[in-house]
Amino acid sequence: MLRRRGETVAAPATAPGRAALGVVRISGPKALGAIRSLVGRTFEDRRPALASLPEAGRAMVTFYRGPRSYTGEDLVEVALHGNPLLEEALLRRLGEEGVLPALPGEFTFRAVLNGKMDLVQAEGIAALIDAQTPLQVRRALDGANGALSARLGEIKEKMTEAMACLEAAIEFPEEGTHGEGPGARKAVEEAAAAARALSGSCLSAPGSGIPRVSIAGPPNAGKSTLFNRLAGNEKAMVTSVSGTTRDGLMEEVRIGGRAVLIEDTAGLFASEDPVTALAAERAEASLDGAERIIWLADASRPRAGQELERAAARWGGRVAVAANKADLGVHPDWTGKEPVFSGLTGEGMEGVRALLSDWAEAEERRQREAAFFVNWRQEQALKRVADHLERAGELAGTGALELAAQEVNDGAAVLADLAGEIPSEAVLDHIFASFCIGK
Ligand SMILES: Nc1nc2c(ncn2[C@@H]2O[C@H](COP(=O)(O)OP(=O)(O)OP(=O)(O)O)[C@@H](O)[C@H]2O)c(=O)[nH]1
Ligand SMILES: [Mg+2]
Repeated sequence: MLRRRGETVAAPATAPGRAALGVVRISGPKALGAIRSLVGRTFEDRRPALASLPEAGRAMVTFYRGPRSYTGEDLVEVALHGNPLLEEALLRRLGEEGVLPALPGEFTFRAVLNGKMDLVQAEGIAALIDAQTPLQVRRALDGANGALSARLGEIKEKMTEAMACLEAAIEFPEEGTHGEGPGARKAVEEAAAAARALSGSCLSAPGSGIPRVSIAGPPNAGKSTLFNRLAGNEKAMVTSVSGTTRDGLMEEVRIGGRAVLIEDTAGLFASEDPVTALAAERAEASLDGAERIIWLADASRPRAGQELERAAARWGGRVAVAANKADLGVHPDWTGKEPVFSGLTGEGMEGVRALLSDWAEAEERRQREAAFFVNWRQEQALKRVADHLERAGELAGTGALELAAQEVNDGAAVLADLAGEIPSEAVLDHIFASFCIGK
């Protein structure tokens, strides 16, 4: 959809709203001609100059001659007074010159097509714009400035080395004494380990890095009440009727200075009517993707018979139990090992908050310690690369060198796809769908 080469496109590059400046970007072969015909003068490469625009006032115009520009094409940046109406007036006049509105991500897309950056860097730029913490900014910068691409390049180099050894060993089997077989195996194993390690540095919610904590439990456990209390509003409906929540809600809250995404979910493990059964099914699927789960039990009742084992069996170490409705009395089974609280009165809430805060801190530590930030797409690709290479290592060990070479080749194709060397249309659409207009 973004493939419309040869067209000249324009869009505001700054956020909509009133500000000191509003920047409009124009990219493509007609960029300079269009602005020239609007203001009646031309501009030199990389020499900002003041110009008076019809209906849009004075502006600073900078021309970047391709390929030395963000997109790799002729590019003009017009810094206007920051009012969306002025940007609109300029864009309308540009339209009369044959300039088309840019689609979201189109400038960066063109930069990738023109070899100014690879796909991993483009994703780094998207992550940079979405970053919400200084740490996320640092990680996104690794992607945007090419450090992550360089790491992928090292993996690729190891694979090339392995390939050379394998080919030599296949070609001249009688000279196997030179150690090509073991050499290939070593290179393959190193590349596999590097790909596997990098795939493990995927952060939680794709692109966000903020841990999601789902509030779960049986119907009427008080999930929505707790959600509202943590969110500080009344967005979730609370009633004494079991099965009130159907579609879950999410809200970003700050606990101890850290961002946490909390989720209210439908009650689980009870399915009288088809709608609540479907809601429960969806809630379960959502819990599968959550970093952490708070399972609400009833403090006034014994531990047994509250589905705690079932939840633990399904979600393992990601689940922590908290006992709600402490205002109705606390059964002796609840010894205070888990938070005991009341969503209704707020007593004991500090225990729940401490739990969330510990989780957020652990997540932050994990992010800090991760060597790189990889997103979900990159993680999936790296895992596939590692799978191919691990198989190649095993095959090389058994002497099946040709099969091993095939596996290395397959891994190399996945890696090339990851960096966008031979990107498929579907991959491109997916990546650039998340960009904003003007980027
Ligand atoms: N006494 C007491 N009642 C509570 C507490 N928390 C929730 N309730 C009550 O329990 C009922 C259910 O609360 P909700 O928050 O809607 O529970 P839920 O788990 O979201 O329920 P569903 O969405 O229907 O699964 C309501 O009548 C609440 O007022 C609590 O701490 N103490
Ligand atoms: Mg509810």
